[in-house]
Amino acid sequence: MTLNRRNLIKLGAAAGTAACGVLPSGTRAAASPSPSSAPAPFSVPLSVPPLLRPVRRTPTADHYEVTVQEATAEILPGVDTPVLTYGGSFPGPTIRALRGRETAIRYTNALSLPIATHLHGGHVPADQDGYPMDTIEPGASREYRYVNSQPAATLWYHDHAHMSEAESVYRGLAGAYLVHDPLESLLGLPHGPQDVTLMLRDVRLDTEGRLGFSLIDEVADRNVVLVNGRPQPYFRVSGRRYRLRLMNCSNGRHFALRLSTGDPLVQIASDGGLLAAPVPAGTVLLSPGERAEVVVDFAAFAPGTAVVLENVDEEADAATRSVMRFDVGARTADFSRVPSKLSVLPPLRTPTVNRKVVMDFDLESGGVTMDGRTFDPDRIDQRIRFGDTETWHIENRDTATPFRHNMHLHGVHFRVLERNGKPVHGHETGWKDTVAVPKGGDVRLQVTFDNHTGRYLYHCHLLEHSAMGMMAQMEINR
Ligand SMILES: [Cu+2]
Repeated sequence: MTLNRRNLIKLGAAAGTAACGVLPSGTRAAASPSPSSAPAPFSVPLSVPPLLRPVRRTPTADHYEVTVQEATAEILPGVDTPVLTYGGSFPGPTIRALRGRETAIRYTNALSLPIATHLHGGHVPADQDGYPMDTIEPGASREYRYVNSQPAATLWYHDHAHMSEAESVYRGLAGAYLVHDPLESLLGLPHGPQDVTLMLRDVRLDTEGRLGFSLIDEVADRNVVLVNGRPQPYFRVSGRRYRLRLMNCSNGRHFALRLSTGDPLVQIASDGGLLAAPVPAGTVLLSPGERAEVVVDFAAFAPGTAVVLENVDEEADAATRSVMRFDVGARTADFSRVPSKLSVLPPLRTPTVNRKVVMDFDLESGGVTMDGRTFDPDRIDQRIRFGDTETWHIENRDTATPFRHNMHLHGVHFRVLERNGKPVHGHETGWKDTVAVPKGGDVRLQVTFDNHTGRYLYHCHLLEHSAMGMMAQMEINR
């Protein structure tokens, strides 16, 4: 059987019926990709998501309250687009946490569907992880508590309710969660207004400016690229260093990011925190869910220079190649720096367990699978002993479909040993929680399960795939 788009639609519909149309206006019929509705690139300013303010501070914890609610967002100038929000903001407000200080967030669900909030990259106990069946029902509230005992890092929080996570995240349920460490400030990296979170994603807008969504949307269908909710914005920067927290918050789009001038992006951090040392890169590849922090010194450009952040990934086209533009202003006094040593990564250990995980597409059921099966909350797929160091060999055998896959482990960070038999570079040498597993390729990673015991997920972070069952669970016991 040859797979074409028609077959995939059929197969996708069979696998994803329960998840399709859980929300209003999620129909494909209304869809009519209209790039004409998007403004010309670089015609709207970048906006920065608001910082969430605690409602209460105690000596050991910051307490927040968030209502998860419908709202509208001005994605296109002058058009109110219905979205789902954390507290009315699209994307969600940024939460700043301090290492060693607890964060407690009470979510009230004012939507008509269940939600669960996952802290992506958080080392949190299993009952705080936003397990897909551990939902907050409409009208209900619950509190998540995060201990923030991990290194400073760019994390994000997003919906993870069973089978509706793809559509809920797509419609807006995602925000940045930044763990800071007082020690980090000693490094002298750019901070304050020069520390900028950039949440990258794509959307499909219909002729009325509503978000179109289907589990079988193709990357090309979602042809409007957003940064912090604005289409291909411009950003006025001073001639000085900036720390850019690049986050791929797309459901399915990959970003291969570079500067139009050819100047390097100096990578300083990966999913789980600072790299050992800065690594200049021409291109930074981020699959869905991955983050990388880079420093760009805009003092290297003459005032008036326009520097475009481009996506040169194979799936980017003329409409989506430009992500945003930096408009360089006057040179400014700059006391920031990028030190030659950023952190100490522990040496790799000797693993005691080798595991293999196969990602594939099942022609019979039409589902994306993990080890030949789709997600079953009543089944434990891997049993792990607390404290063990393991090698995971992840193979992408899916060559029948046009899908790419990646792998996200909950509750831990890992180190990538190799991809397709070769060592990895740049941000992939640091702590990772999500890694690209290319078509027909494989990844080996090393992970030590010494954060928490309990049941955690591992899944493809192309969220249409996880919603369709490309997800499994591990149980960590002493
Ligand atoms: Cu996938």
